[in-house]
Amino acid sequence: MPSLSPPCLRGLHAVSLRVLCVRLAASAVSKPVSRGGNILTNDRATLRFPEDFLWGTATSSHQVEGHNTNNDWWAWEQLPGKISDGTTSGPTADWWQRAEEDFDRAAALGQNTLRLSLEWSRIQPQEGEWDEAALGRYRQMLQGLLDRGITPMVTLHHFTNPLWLAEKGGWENPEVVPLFDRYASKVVEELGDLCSLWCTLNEPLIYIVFGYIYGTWPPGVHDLLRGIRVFRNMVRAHARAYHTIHRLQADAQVSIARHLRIFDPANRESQADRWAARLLEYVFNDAFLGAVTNGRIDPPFGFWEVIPQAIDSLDYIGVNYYSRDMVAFDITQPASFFARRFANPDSEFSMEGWGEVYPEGLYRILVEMSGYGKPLYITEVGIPDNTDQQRPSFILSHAAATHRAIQEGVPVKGFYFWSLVDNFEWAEGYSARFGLIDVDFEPQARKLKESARLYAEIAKANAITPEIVEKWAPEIIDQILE
Ligand code: GCO
Repeated sequence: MPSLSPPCLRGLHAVSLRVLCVRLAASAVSKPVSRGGNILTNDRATLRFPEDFLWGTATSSHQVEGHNTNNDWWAWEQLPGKISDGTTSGPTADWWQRAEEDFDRAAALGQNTLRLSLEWSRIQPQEGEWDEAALGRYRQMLQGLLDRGITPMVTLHHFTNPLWLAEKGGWENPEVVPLFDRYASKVVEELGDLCSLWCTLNEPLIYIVFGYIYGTWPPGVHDLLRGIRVFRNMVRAHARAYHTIHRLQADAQVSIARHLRIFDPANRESQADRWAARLLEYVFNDAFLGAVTNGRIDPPFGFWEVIPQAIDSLDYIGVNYYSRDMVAFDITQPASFFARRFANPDSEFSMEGWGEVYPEGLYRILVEMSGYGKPLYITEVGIPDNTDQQRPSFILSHAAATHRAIQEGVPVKGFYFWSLVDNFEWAEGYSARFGLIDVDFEPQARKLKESARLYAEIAKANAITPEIVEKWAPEIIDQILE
């Protein structure tokens, strides 16, 4: 093993042990529990979810609010060639004016939770300046959710930075740690009576890889070392904000939404492919989680440095799951950790370039994450599908994978589908549609997609019934129902 192995294995042994326990417990109890908990209809078992399970959708401020002109993404979109379809976010779904109309739709669709993010650049338009009107609008939105019986989950940072912060070096500048802490504390002081489920950061590794390694997102950097600096500042900022939020709100549940992928060796017989897949898994999935649970920053992100505040700084694990990568060892790609990634050619694909549809991966990630001994929320799962052809079976297969993990003892508390409405998909602009609700952005018209109706049936039943599967995706009934 390379020099990475000692620290990464140390962290993983503890986790693997707990995973083993969940699996052993599952093998001991899963059959009787699943049979006992299910009702047979048409000889098929209904998959029932726990009583207080949360069904909802996830969004982020810049992707739905419209006219977030004071952040680094807005500035980036205006540069020629940065957005693949030549669009800019513009008014997007216009939530700053009309979020409540979509909250009505979410409630009518049986959703009882919504994950949304706050736009730091609206709340703090300049360093040291708070916009009370913006905070007031967020109060209104959160209250609007509660009034509709929808529990909010609030993300504090979902990829965008106020311009003033970007101008002073953004997440590379260590000053971001106290600045983010101040922002978090202001938010909790102002809005903490309306929300207790918090995500400090969304997908730190995606932020680093696209912004600092591939350079396709702002700030457009290609420099691993600078990315590492951001990683370290993000760990510190999360840790500090975690304690601040808890100091201000006793019942807060605070975590991070982590994009977690499956990395499988292209050739299982190849030691080199297995090693490359494991290395990517460690760098992309495990290292950040390790840092915010055992407090240690391991290579390549640091030299076993311990950040005491980061120890045990997650109350739950937020899982964003999309797909799997097959990994082949490639000596010519040291900058990509000697890995060549590709989608399994024998699988079902989503839109070109978005990879494999692999529901089993969600199950595997949930089981793996249960090793941390915390409750889990699926903070995002979704598919780009402009015609809504694949989305119904995608929802069913991923909800069934979640059910399977729950039956095996994994404490999954909620499922947030990405996303409620079509929205601005970062560097892909409007070319990739993820919503359950179709948005025609010019007149701001909405139309429910078929997948929205299916998702509503699951949410309202709090179950996957044979009737639902027969109606929406009979072709996968054998895969998901006994
Ligand atoms: C991410 C984000 C979302 C995306 C979604 C679809 O994963 O990049 O959290 O903002 O829009 O995942 O790509």
